[in-house]
Amino acid sequence: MNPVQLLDIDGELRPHPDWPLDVTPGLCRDFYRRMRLARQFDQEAQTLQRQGELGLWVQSLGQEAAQVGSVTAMRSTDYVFPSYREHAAALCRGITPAELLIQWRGNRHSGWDPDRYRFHIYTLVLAAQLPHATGYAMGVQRDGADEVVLAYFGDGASSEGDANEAFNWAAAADVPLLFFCQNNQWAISTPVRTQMRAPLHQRARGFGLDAHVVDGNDVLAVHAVTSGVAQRLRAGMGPAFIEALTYRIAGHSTSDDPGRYRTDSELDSWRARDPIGRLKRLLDKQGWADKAFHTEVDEECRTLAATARSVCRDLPLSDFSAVFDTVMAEPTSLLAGQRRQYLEFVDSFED
Ligand SMILES: Cc1ncc(C[n+]2csc(CCOP(=O)(O)OP(=O)(O)O)c2C)c(N)n1
Ligand SMILES: [Mg+2]
Repeated sequence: MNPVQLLDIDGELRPHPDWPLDVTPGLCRDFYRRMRLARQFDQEAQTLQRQGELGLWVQSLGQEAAQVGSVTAMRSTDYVFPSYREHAAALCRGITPAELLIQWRGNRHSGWDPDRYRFHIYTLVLAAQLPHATGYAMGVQRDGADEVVLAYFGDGASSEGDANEAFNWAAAADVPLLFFCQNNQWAISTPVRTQMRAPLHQRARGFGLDAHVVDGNDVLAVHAVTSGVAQRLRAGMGPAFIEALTYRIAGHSTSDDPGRYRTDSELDSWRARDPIGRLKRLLDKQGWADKAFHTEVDEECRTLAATARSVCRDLPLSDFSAVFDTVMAEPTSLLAGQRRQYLEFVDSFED
C-alpha cells in the first residue's frame, strides 16, 4: 500500500481520487502559519532547556504536518489523547506556551485543563493513553454523544501490550476512535525495522481497524485522509487507524544524542522532505502568499518566541503535596504516610 500523498516534495499538487481536498490558498496559508509557529515554539523550548530553564524537552521538529494536518481535521469538541510530543497539535487547540512548558520545568505535574481544550494531558508512559482513549470512546458511544476521539502514539508505543489490547478492544467494541500513529522511524535509538516485521497499518487491519497510510510530511494528505476518516467515524463506521510516515529530525529528547545511532545521510534524506519547506514551495509556485503574509508570520513567530521565554521564567511552583489529597475520595493512613515522607524529602534541601 503506497502512502497517500497530495503534495510532492517539489511542492507540486497531486490530487488523489480517493481523498479529495479543496486546496485553497487560504487553507495552505493557514497550515503554513500553524506549522511555522509550532516549529518556532519548539525551537525556543529546546533553547530554554539548554539554558537550564527546563528540565527536559522532547522536540516535535519535523512532525508538524502530521500533527497540524490531523488535529485541524477534527472538530474542536472531539477529544484528543496525545502522548508527549504533540506540541503542534496542542498549539492548534489553543493551549498556551505557559501551559505547555510548566510540566517540563518541573513546576507542575501537568499543564492544562483537559476538558477546556478537549485535549488530554501528556502521557509519558508509552501507550497508556490508548486503553484510556478506548474506554473514553466507549463512553461516547454509550452516551450517544456527537463526538469522535483521536489518540496519538508513536511507532515504539505500538510495541506495547497496551497498544495492541486497545486496537483489539476498540475494534471489538466498534467505538468512534481514530488511532493516529506518527511513525517517525525511531523509538529513542531503536529503529522501526528491529521492532516489527509487518507494517503498522497492515497489523492494524488484522485487528479489524479501517487502516490507512499517509505521507506524514504532507500536511494536505494528512488533512484529507484524517478528514475522510473522521467523517466515517461520525457515520458510525467503526474505529480507524492512520499511520503517518514522518521523521524525528531532532534527538529523542534533550538527553539524547542521535549521532550515536543514526547516519547523516538518513537525516539529510528526511530533511529534503521537510513539511514546511514543501508547503512553502507550493505557496511560492502558485503565488498564494505575498510578502506581507510572510512578514506577518515572521513577526508572529518572534512574538511567540519572546512570550515563551518570558512566561517560562515566571512559571509558578505548585504545591506537589496536593497530589496526595486527590488520589482517593477519603484520606488513608498509607497516603498520609507517603505525604509526610514527601514533605520530609522536600525539607531536606537547603533552598
Ligand atoms: C512503558 C514505557 N516504557 C518505556 C518508556 C521509555 N521511553 C520513553 S519514550 C520511548 C520511545 C518511544 O518511541 P515512540 O513511541 O516511537 O515515540 P517517539 O518518541 O518516537 O515520538 C521509550 C522507550 C516509557 N516512557 N514508557
Ligand atoms: Mg517513534
